[in-house]
Amino acid sequence: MKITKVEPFILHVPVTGSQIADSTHSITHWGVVGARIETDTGLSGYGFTGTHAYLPGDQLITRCIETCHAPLLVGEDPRDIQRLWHKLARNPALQWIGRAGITTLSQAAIDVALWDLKAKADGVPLWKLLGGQVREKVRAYNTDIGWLSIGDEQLVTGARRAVEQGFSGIKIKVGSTVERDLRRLAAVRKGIGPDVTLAIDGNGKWDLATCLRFCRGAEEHDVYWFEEPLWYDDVKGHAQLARATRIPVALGEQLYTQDAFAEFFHQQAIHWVQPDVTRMGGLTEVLRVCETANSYRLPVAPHAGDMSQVHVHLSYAHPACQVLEYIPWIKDCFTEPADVVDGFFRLPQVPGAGTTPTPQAWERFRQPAA
Ligand code: 0YR
Ligand code: MG
Repeated sequence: MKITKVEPFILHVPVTGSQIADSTHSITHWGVVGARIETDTGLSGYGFTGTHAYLPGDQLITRCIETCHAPLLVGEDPRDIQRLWHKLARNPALQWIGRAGITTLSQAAIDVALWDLKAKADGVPLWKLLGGQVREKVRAYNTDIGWLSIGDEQLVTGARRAVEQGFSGIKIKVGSTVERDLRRLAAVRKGIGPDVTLAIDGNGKWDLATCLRFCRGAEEHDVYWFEEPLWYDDVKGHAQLARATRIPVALGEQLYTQDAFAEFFHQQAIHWVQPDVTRMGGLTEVLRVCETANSYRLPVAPHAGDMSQVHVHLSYAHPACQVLEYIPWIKDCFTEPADVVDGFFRLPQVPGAGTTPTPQAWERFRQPAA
């Protein structure tokens, strides 16, 4: 089996309710930016990274795929995933200009496309290729009801509706003002009762003093985790916060390498591990982080940069994965959507990684790539 062509693509898909915001970003679309890898067998693999759908930025990614990665792939056996990962990651030409960033995001798309191809070639869903089903069901938590742009009343109504639909976990955004966010947290906890897990996500906005003040008021509301309380790379700050509060610290969606995670493990600055195949140079690197998390006996909750299309396979197959984020923006663009039924992700059945777009999505959402 040989790679004959690597074709980049960009899809821009609208978010729920035309616009959402967290503490640092406000967006109208999710970017599905990736590659179709064609082979001499007629099989194609699809992989993508996730973006905020800024077209000039997305075109830097597709350009990197097309001009930097693709020439190293054509003629290769796509099933040599580990070898090809190192070939791309250790490409001296790219290593000099980008050990993290656009080069990593584009490598993520390639790596996932290779896993998709390998699973399709074997005729199995990816979770089977990863070693088989280790848990009966993957629990979903709903983030789409908790945006900072949602008003206080609507926030509580939406949270309750999610619980009625079967979700046993939700996450709400924080990072506006301590007073407003504590008020919203208390109202949501009151609205959903004590039995639903309630996580919060700061998206790296606050400093340590603000986080400490917030946590003092938040602890009584049984917070499942505080995600990205501080700036993404601040190991020391997260370690200090983790020591100072009873609320578990979650992070990882902005980390590019296993080495970045290693520092957080080593400094006891992390309780919930949140790697993302769309940021970390693909599933290959995320698997390394999952193995390390497991060795520290820390739970993994993959971040949904792929909107859980790929992570659902990982979560069914890896023992460290405990719970998975649900945001429904792009799922219907794929031949097998990452659907949630009664609060749990359905076990994928279709061969591949869940990354094959439907012709309709291709038609409706495609943007010019590079
Ligand atoms: C919107 N999930 C997240 C979105 C989301 C972000 O900026 O990208 O909120 O990825 O933090 O946990
Ligand atoms: Mg987050």
